Amino acid sequence: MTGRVRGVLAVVGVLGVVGVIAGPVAAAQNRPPGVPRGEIAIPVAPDSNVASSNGPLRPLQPHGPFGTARAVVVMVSHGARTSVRLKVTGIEHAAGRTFGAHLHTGPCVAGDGAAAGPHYNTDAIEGRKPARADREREVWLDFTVSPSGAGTASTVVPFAPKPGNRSIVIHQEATDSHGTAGARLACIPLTWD
Ligand SMILES: [Cu+2]
Repeated sequence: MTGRVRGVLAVVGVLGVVGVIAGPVAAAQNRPPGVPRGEIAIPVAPDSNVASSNGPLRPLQPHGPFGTARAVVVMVSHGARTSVRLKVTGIEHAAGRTFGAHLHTGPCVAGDGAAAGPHYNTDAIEGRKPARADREREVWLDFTVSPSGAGTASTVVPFAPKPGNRSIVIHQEATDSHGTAGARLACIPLTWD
């Protein structure tokens, strides 16, 4: 644990522990007191599982607004409850557009959108049939692009995704009520065990 994280703990200890990951500049309202600009903070109870990823998005299409974009994603599971936050920066020529984004079961492989596999769906993983697709059973992180080319999303789901070599996939359209969002444009890996 770094000194920076200890400092954050001191500031927000009353609310619980806070984990901090370096990443693109976080909006001011996402930063509790004491968290430096450029960090994402998320509440973390002592026995939580934390997974995070931070870096350039990997392209799944040859052209598009995510060619030079970066992302940071933080996932915190505590018991059967999981919080996930995503921030994407450097999105080009897409202000005002909304893109679907989800946790997928498979890895993030540049140029190979199919490698990411289907959405992580807790019904499907647990073998419940029929599997239903909604924001309670899957991790949906749709975001709308700001004038400066950034987008943020967060969600809380009532399950803890099983470990694996997984990915957050960004799609061409907003997610519809069936969980579909069009072509796969880019991804960022998210791996934990
Ligand atoms: Cu998806």
